[in-house]
Amino acid sequence: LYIENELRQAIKAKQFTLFYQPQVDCKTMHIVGYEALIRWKHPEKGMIPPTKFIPIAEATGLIVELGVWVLEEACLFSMRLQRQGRSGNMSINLSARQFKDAHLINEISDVLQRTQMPAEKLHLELTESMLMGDVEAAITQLHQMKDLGVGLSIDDFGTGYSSLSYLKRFPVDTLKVDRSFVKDIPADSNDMEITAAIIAMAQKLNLQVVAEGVETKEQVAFLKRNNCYIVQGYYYSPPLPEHEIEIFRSQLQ
Ligand code: G
Ligand code: G
Ligand code: MN
Ligand code: NA
Repeated sequence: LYIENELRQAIKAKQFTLFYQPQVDCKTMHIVGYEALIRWKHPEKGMIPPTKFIPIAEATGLIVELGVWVLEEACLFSMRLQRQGRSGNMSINLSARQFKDAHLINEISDVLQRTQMPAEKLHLELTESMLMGDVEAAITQLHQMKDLGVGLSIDDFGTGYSSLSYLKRFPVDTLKVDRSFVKDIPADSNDMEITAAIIAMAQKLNLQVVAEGVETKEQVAFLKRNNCYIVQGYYYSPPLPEHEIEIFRSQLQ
């Protein structure tokens, strides 16, 4: 209850901030997108990572309010980039509670209008487990999102319980290979096989594929050899505050 009240106060006091992790096309070395990741700038405890408060925000329903803020804040930043001539998508994470919320579609639609964000530049990240409970309801919700024109990604792909037969029925655009598969490449040959298989499957299903948690040049080389060019991870950049994005861009070669 204490942390719940603190979270409520923090929303009022605007103690949250978004960091942005660049997604780099390792063939062209251009930034093709960003993933927005929330942090809580706590006045005494410093920067609190989302793993510490998102579960509480979920359980209390505060995630709905917080989620709308994330959506708008990320779109506003994306529009500032676009006005500077920077292209690139903006990905945001949705939690299960938000995905099931009946108002979500209207809220996304309102934010797109308020911010003038082109819908196709906004990508929503969902996890397999969010889609697998009531599959028919999920498919309906996904189609409503697609009707807004936004992109849809499956985050942490390969770690949840999803069925490949459903994957075909979900109107998604992108699979994000979970970093647990990438982390031990090239030491773990099973992880290499799994990663290569996910990439190949994505291509067969006409899905974009993004590799997460890429930390080494060997991993980049492996992904390139297997036709995955969009990479996200510490090898290129950790999530950055807004003012460091331009510095990163100017140093990217
Ligand atoms: O940035 P970091 O790696 O600490 O993020 C940890 C987890 O928190 C990730 O699983 C990420 O999806 C989740 N997360 C980060 N930002 C948000 C957000 O704005 N909304 C939701 N629902 N989850 C987020
Ligand atoms: O679950 P989701 O994919 O949304 O979470 C992204 C999380 O992964 C963020 O918290 C981010 O800080 C973290 N992350 C991003 N790149 C790397 C990386 O290269 N290595 C590790 N260990 N974590 C990463
Ligand atoms: Mn994510
Ligand atoms: Na992920």
